[in-house]
Amino acid sequence: MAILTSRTGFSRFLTIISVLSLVLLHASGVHAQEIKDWQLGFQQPVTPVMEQLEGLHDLLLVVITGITLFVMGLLGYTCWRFSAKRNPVPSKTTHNTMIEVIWTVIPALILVVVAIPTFKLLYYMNSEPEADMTLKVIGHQWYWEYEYPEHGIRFDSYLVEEKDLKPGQPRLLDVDNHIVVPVDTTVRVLITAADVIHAFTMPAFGIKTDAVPGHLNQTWFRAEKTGTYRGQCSELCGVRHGYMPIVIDVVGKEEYAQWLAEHKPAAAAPEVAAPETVTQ
Ligand SMILES: [Cu+2]
Repeated sequence: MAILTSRTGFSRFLTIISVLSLVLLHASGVHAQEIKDWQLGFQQPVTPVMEQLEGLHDLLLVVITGITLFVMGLLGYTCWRFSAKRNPVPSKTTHNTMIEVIWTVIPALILVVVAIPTFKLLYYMNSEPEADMTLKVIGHQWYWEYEYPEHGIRFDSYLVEEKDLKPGQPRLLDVDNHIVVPVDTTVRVLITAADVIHAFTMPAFGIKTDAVPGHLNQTWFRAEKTGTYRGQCSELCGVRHGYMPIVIDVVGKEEYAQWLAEHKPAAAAPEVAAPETVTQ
């Protein structure tokens, strides 16, 4: 029972270690926006979904670190305290009801603590908030096609090859035509593919949705910070799978209106009046 009495100090130690590991992870440039060597952790979250995903990740990290350190400490203590030298006559105890209840109930409670925020977030991610605009994404071997159905805009987006890179353009992560969306706007994203399965992934937005031929998937995001955000196709889709990045420019609403005006196709010719149907 010495184990149980020394628990208070030990659990305080666990908490300190878990918090320290999180602080170190964050201090190591986990939130750096620009691309650098040896980056660690997530990109800076830009949407409420990604903020919550990161929070859940941190919570799980604390839980996992705590469990790992506790089990390691227990193992170490057992090896030391109950070695043949210190404990020449081992106890023949086979059951202890109290300790069995404890080691069943505590893990169950930990699972509940993990499950509640997980399900809340899953439902939030899969909710369909009222969208302000729609973006359609079509995966191709090996480029992305984008449509703004409300505005009749459609374009393809190809990788900028290494030989064509301009200063400031990251290798393998820039495209000729960026997606442009306004800040603080709920965007419904409809995702499909024309040939094989691709996956539309934008880490800073907390989005990863498969693009499946003949099937329309839906997700959403609400970007709350302007900037240029980069993602990649995340489903092995052929030899140039690694060469179809995704770039989203989140811009101010006025800048977006200007972009729309520049990219809107010329007004379609007025529809020819349908001939009158012959009535009998
Ligand atoms: Cu792909």
